[in-house]
Amino acid sequence: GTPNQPHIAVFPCAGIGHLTPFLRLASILLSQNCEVTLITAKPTVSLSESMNISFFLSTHPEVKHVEFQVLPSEPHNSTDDPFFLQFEAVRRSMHLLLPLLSDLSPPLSAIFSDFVVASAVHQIAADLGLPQYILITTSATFFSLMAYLPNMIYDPAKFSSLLAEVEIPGLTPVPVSSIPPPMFTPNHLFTSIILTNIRAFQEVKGILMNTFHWFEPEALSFLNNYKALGSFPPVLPVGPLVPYELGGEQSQYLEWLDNQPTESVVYVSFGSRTSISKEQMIELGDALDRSEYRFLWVIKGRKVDYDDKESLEDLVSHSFLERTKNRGMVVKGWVKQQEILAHPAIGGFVSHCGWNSVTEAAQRGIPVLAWPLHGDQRVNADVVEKAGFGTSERSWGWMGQRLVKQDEIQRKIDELMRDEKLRSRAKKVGEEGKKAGNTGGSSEKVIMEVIELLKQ
Ligand code: BUP
Repeated sequence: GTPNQPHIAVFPCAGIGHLTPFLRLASILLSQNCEVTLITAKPTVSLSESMNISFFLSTHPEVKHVEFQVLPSEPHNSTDDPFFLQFEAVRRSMHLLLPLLSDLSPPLSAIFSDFVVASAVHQIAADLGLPQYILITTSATFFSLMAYLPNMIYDPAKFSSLLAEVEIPGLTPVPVSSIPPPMFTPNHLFTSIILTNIRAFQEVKGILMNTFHWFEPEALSFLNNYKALGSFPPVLPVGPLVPYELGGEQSQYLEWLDNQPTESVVYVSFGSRTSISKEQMIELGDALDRSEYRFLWVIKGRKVDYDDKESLEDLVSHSFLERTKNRGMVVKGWVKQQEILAHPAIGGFVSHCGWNSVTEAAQRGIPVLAWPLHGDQRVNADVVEKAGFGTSERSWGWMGQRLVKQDEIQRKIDELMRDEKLRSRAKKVGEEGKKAGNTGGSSEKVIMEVIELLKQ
């Protein structure tokens, strides 16, 4: 490395939705001549994480990799989310990481860690005498809700699933139907992870966010003005983080897209951690079948891809595939979502609204039909609607809450593909997103300032 350049350890915890923005940020840091060490826990929860880690390391050979073995999970309920259990396992194994970081050469200048282990990483950062930054992998809007949670969680007059909305001074009231139900239970794993880590925030140097000013102005100014927790560190919007993972070999679905007219195809994907019921899949398939639009539908059978052994034909009927073969393509397994969203044939995105998917659609100016499943996704969907480049149907609730019928889905898909206002607004969002990330743009400036600060 160049003398004087900072050496930054990036530490995503678990899940592809967490890993992706860290790798993107790492790639940007490398392009600015920083040294980068990637910290990952092993074993990974999902195959897609291992795959993406290997791919990143092979395309960025200058990166050091520190892999540390996590202690086995404590006994738990079989219903606990495997990714949340990994957050806990990583937290409990943190002392095993410390010795692996203390003798890196050149010595580290900072640790950029995941929110979900912020508090435990704070301990080792302090032991090593290093500044800690957090990279938030969700929207600024959902993060605002997390930041304010300790102020209201024990007060049913302010925070209860029986209210219509939750009032947070400085923010548009949040509909209770947007808040993930586990958040109302303080000792639910999801909520206790938030509460544990939000406390670490007084001490960190800065909070990096995968968003940009134009996109979430209200939440960013809320966070910037936020005093209720005492000293709150600077909020640093560095998004939308651009993908490093473009290129590589052609795939069958990309070749298929090459033969479709401009903006004619609906892309349907609910992210990496989905398992849609068989009944819901049939309704969705019938909706795609009846709608006049072309489609590229990515199917996942299981929540954790290591368990995903079924073939495509186990999940959708042969007759469906036959009927739609001239108009649609169904893929099972990992796809290059970046390449898909960048393809001119894509005209709309039916998405669960994982935050990475939202920022990717935003960068590409693709209109979104939001169908959230859990966690931050409903709030993220609200961000999409507020920015004007997406639509959703609140009466559908969280996916799985009720069976949404084919005619309802078809109606929304037609609306997504036909609405010219939505399409032109999406293009505007795309332009603003590119502006933020370009040289001299708001987000690029913030990254450069952080790097400058870390040079000794
Ligand atoms: Br699935 C899948 N290919 O096949 P989100 C995902 N991705 O490139 P998450 C692929 O992974 P939660 C695939 O482009 C995005 O960058 C996708 O992150 C990429 O949702 C990332 O969208 C997925 O934040 O669920 O992680 O699936 O919101 O629960 O974290």
